[in-house]
Amino acid sequence: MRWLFKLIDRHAEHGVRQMAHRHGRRSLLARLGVALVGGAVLPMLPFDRSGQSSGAAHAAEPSPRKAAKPDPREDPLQCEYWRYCAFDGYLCTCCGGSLTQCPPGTEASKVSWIGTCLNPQDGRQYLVSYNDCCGKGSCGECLCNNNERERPGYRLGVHNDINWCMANTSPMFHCTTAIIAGVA
Ligand code: ABN
Repeated sequence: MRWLFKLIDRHAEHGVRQMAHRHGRRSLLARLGVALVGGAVLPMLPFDRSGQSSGAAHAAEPSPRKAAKPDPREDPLQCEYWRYCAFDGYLCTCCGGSLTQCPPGTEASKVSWIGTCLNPQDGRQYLVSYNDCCGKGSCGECLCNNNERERPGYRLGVHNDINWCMANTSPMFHCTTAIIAGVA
């Protein structure tokens, strides 16, 4: 049995010596040195603290999509809406009516001013009838004054600064609609 213990002892001693040889004091000191120098130098390296760096790492990231800006030419609540190119008055869309309907308590003017406007969606020119809504005092909301192809007031037929309620029972002007009357 003794011989077995001796054999185990010798193997263990051999293993320990080999390990000590591989990971000796010098190796330990060398690793310690690397760790110390690395720890001291690393914080001195320049790096971007702004959070806005545009490096390669960021190039791989999908950029957040900017929300598409709404086109005012498509919004009937804006003076820039395409049908309003020759509009002069208060938008009925802001006054309880719509593009084609007068607000409750008012009636469409019997005569109107016709403009010609470009529809950006199909690139065609449309005839737009600007009928005033009559029978109530002015709405006062969303005043728009666009004058595409308008001509001076001495030519009544080509002037849009007119109260088109003049032919109605009540000449009181409230707001203006923009009705498609045909393709130019
Ligand atoms: N067509 C709108 C309007 C009404 C009164 C005065 C000027 C313009």
